[in-house]
Amino acid sequence: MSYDLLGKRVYVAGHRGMVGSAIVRRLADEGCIILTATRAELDLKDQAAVNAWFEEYKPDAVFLAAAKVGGILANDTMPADFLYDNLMIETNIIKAAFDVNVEKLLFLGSSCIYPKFAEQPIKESELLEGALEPTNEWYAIAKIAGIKLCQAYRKQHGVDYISAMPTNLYGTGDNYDLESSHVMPALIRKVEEAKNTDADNVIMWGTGSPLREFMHADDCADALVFLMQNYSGYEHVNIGSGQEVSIFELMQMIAKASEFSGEIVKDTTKPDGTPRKLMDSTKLKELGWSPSIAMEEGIVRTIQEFRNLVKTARI
Ligand code: GFB
Repeated sequence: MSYDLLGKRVYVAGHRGMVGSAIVRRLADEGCIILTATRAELDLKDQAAVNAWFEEYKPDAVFLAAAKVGGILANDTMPADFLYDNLMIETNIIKAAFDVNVEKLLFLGSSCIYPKFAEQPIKESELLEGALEPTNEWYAIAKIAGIKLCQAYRKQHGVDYISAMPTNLYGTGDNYDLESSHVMPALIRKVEEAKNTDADNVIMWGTGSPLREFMHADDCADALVFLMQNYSGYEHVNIGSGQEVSIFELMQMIAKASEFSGEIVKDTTKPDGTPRKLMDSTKLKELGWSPSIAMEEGIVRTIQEFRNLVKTARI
């Protein structure tokens, strides 16, 4: 049942994002023809433009990694953008893919699709079993709609559209804007800036007690290519690392790796979000995939990349 990518025309939607760019790097080993389009070349929210692009380039396979993404504050303050943009992007791509007979499509979601108080570790079957976390329900609803659209096409037309739900990701090409980023890049930037300015403290949002599971984007891309090649099923698949820490522990790990010894100050005016979202990745493991980048190693690598960005004035 494996899907061979050799010689295939593979469209990576969102190739400039952290996950999309990791998929492009990972696909270099597969002997396929990688298709990409920048935002200036193709507005994924424009249905006519997406249809015309698919008609012209006729991909065989699609990684749907394009999305409006952001951390807890961006999700909470731009609900309309997170819901509308993501619905438009995914519905346009999935329908256009169907219209030009794409053989295989992989849709990417997120662990926030699960209920706020889902049983831990979270199995795929927890989807729609309870109320969502309010700070990111808009993004979650859009991503749930994407899973359901893939399942609907699969059910009605027998096409091979699958979905994968990665845990919290970090790595090369992450967003370091403090207002819109996720926690890992935010804390790396804050700690590095505190260190460079000899500040005696660094601010962490919330109580520091929420638990999060982290995975490097390169591991995630490897899992996505693996699923594209080896999975064909109706149900979505969790992509987790099993590496879970509290936000306070994460801050300590980053401070240690960056050699910053100042105080960690809590800003409890900022939200905590979901208390815990550890994925149950048994299904992926049983399919034959496991991660290879430990958090400690990933953090050191990411700090180094951040320093290079600063050095070359790209931040
Ligand atoms: O990564 P993050 O923004 O997203 O925040 P979520 C994780 C936790 O880190 C929250 C805390 O408890 C934050 O309060 N935190 C501490 C910080 N300091 C900071 C900081 O400086 N910046 C940020 N951003 N957080 C997102 C969802 O949830 O996860 C998305 O909103 C998506 O929809 C993504 O699912 C994977 O893990 O809470």
